[in-house]
Amino acid sequence: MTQLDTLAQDKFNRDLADLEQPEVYKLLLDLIAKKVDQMPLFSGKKKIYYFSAEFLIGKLLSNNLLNLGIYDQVKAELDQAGFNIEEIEDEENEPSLGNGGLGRLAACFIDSIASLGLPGDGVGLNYHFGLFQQYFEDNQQQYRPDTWLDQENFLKKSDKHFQVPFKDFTLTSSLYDIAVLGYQQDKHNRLRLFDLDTVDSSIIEDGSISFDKTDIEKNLTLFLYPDDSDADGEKLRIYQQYFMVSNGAQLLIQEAIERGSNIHDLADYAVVQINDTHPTLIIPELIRLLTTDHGLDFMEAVKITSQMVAFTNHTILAEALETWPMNYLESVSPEIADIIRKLDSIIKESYPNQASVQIIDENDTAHMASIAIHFGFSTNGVSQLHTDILKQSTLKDFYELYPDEFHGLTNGITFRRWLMDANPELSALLDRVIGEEWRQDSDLSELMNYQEDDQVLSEFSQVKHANKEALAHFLQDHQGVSINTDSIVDVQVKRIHEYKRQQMLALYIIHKYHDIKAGNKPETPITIIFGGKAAPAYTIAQDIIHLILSLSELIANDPEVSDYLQVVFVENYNVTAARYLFTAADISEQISLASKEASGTGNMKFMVNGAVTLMTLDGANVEIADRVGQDNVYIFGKEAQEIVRLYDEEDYVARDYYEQAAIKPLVDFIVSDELLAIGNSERLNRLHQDMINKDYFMALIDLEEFIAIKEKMYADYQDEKAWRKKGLINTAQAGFFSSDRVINEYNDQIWHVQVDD
Ligand code: 4GP
Repeated sequence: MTQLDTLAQDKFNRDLADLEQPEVYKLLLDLIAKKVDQMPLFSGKKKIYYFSAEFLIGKLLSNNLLNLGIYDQVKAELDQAGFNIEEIEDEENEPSLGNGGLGRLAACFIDSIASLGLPGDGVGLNYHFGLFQQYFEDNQQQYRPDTWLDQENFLKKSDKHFQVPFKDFTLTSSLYDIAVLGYQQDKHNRLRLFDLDTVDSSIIEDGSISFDKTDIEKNLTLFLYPDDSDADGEKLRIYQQYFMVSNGAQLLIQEAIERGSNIHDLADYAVVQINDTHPTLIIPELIRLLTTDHGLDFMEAVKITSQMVAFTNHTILAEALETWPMNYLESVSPEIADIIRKLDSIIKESYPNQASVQIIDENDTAHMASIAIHFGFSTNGVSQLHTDILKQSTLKDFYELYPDEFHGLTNGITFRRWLMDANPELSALLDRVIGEEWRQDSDLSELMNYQEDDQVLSEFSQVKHANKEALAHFLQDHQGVSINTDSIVDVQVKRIHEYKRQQMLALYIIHKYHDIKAGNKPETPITIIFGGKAAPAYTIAQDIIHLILSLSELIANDPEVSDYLQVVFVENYNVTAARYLFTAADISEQISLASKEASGTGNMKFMVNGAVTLMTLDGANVEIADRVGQDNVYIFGKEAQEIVRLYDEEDYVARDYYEQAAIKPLVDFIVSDELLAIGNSERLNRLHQDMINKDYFMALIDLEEFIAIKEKMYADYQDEKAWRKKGLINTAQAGFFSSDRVINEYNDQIWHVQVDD
């Protein structure tokens, strides 16, 4: 009798087949919980603490079964009882603990840390409603709280509590844990999520994501990135950040002492990786705890902390490099503000004439990245190009001070989630063709030997087609949209941001719409799919969503065009939706303005699943192109150096591009009668004006080249064998982009933690 049968009978004393779907889901939760209970934690003298405001972990049911090595067995048993494992997984709400790239990276990293047998936990907050749930009404993005905690899930409340002292009150935290199971490991790590028992969802104003931002005891962990467009919102972010790091710091000190640390040697017991600047306050907090609770003198506490904290930068956009007014910090925690002032004095004394590296600037505002770089021991970029840009421009003055502390660690993705779990058909094909070793070492290069093999290429095509069918079902269930599974599936999924240039793809759609109306019908129909959320305070990003949704409606209602071109915007894009999109895509749109995308990781998820990338030479795209060769990607657009020069010399004038004969009609179509009849005039006019007069992220600069190369790609798709060969080569070369490789690099270069085996 299998484990599942045993459990079914223990619990219900009846056959699996008699159960309802939710009962089967609970049964599987119990099965996994029992297994986890039997697994010790990874241990060792030194432990990694990966601090992040976000962990975009996705649903865990099938991933946990896979990592436990019982997925196939459970699936077979469910099949036999008439259940489909994917339908059972519908019972699980996707954890709403993240937003974008850095949150998903954190999720891949904790998976790899456990899969490599390293002791290391993620540390963050337990947001009750995550970012928000996106839905569309009148072709516009709308918001509702994401009530993911309503369903039974993998979160377990622990009996740990800490006191977090704020200026006007002290809050007692509760710690929740989610087990992080490595691939076929018999020990595990945890994701540690702090929360407050007093948080009260009833303070949310009906049907919205608004609430009283000053009621900290009730609102602290309601949302990830609460609106910070006013002072109360900014302070709430500081409250959240301090709450996260104070708890995490107390936890790590407690655990280090339990493992034998005498505090003076704390850096031998714990290393803290901070994911972007959000957890930077851990530096003053560790100093506070080491001095006030553990009696160390200030300079010793500074020294120990500086040996423990490593910083990852994820973007060069100034808007994301956090700065906090000192008076806000003082109103949240005077002690922390005081320590920051002391750290600032140290820097002012050491580097009196260098304004760019100061912690507190002339406006009495603290720069979080400066704290992290001066008082951490490592700073890293997330792709080669991004690291070069950090060294040569964004963080140049810091790099000159600490050249040995800078690292370049190109991002990666876990193949457990993004290949094995997301694409079981392709995984099975790989097993048959190159054997199963890749499941352990992520090396797919053996597949290169099959690039001319008709049989393998045709199976590759069949897998892609099956994944298009799965995507079609998903879209039908999810939002009632049907797509043509014989079409070219062309996908751009990521947060909506002007630098990512969803608006450039929208302009292409306008071009194609007119081209088809002029009688140039594509040989194979095209489905262009978008997914992603726009931050609530980011008006232009919402205008871009509105433009795309309006175009989608226009095209769907135009019988001359709709058989050849379809535009879909996936509602509430998340990890669950991502799986269908990455595996079904023929074309991966990685079209950011060169220099602006630090790395990208979606590009890697598409690649490993055999999509062909349409790219600018930005972020990790450069390294993808290096690996697969120019014949297997499509490259266009100005390069990073040129873009950096244009910004430096303020040499880009959008209107000069707009006035060009090929571009003006496309941009002006945004405010055409046809679109205004569908869309909101204020939104469309604002976007139109912005594109002509500002276009800060230069959507127009590469537009003509973009249109030309897209036409070439669609034409190339007609040679199916040649196309699938490109896809196969992409899969074959994806091994480098495994997050296991990245975590080994972090460990070799930064963490130096022993594998527990
Ligand atoms: C993202 C970057 O935009 C993306 O290029 C990178 O791959 C990812 O981090 C992980 O390193 N940044 C964010 C952010 O998500 O919030 O700044």
